Amino acid sequence: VSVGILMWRQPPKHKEWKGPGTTAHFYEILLGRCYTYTQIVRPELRHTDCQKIGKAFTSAFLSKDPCGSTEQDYRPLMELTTQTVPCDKTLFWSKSSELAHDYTWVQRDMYTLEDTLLGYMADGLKWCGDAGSSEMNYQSCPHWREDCSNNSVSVFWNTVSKRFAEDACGVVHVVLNGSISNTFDEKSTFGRVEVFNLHPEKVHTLKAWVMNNIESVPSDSCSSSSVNNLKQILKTRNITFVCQNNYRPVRLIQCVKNPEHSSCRYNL
Ligand code: N1C
Repeated sequence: VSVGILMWRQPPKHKEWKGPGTTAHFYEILLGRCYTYTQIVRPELRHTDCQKIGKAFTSAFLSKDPCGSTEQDYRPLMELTTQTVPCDKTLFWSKSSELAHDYTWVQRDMYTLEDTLLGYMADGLKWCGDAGSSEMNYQSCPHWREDCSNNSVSVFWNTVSKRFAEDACGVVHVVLNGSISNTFDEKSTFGRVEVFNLHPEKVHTLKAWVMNNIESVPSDSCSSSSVNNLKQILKTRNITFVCQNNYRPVRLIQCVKNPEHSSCRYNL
């Protein structure tokens, strides 16, 4: 009769969610990336206090309900990490993360959010805490759709994306994916947050580069209805819209991975 007790499962330590849990070794990765970025990638930032930034980051979500995350939670972190991107050098992207980052890796003077400290630190990671514990939840975190949209990760990206857009000046660029139906998606971070947080007094033009996947049939994506929607939104915001299909320098990046494709060969 007493053997049954051995079979009882431990009660869960944290609340259980539908999404994957905090990335293993989250804090170490965060700190390591902070040091890599400030000591090696941008040595002009070598006096940055990464310990302080790491603590401000985790304080934003530990011991809190991961479905009740707010911009204010990330305020202390934001105040520790002001970084200026030169005018004309901001690159936004939507559904084109890999291509945009491959491009800035080569075109070193252009910056995506992941080429700034906070974006670099958080890129690809998952994190959440729990109201009833001071530890991270490595078992599960809220799923954006199935649990809550104001989860600790989504609120972070909304907050940093907003500031990234507010800080932009001159001509800004965006890489859009012309191989999907919603080339401009009003519900994406770019469409929801960044477009509406550009300051028209500082940003006079937005240039969209609509890129088709090499393997897909060329389409005239700049004239699609979703891109036209972006054009209309910018018009009401007094920002000039310019659009280019398959902007050649970015197409050449795609061609490095697919050199034999007909669109990458010289047409003699
Ligand atoms: O929703 P999206 O694209 O339009 O977001 C991209 C847009 C970029 O211009 C960035 O400045 O918003 C910013 N951004 C990130 O930099 C970022 N890195 C990682 C927004 N989201 C980011 N992530 C994660 O990818 C995050 O979890 C978010 O939900 C996705 C968005 O990718 P998307 O739909 O392709």
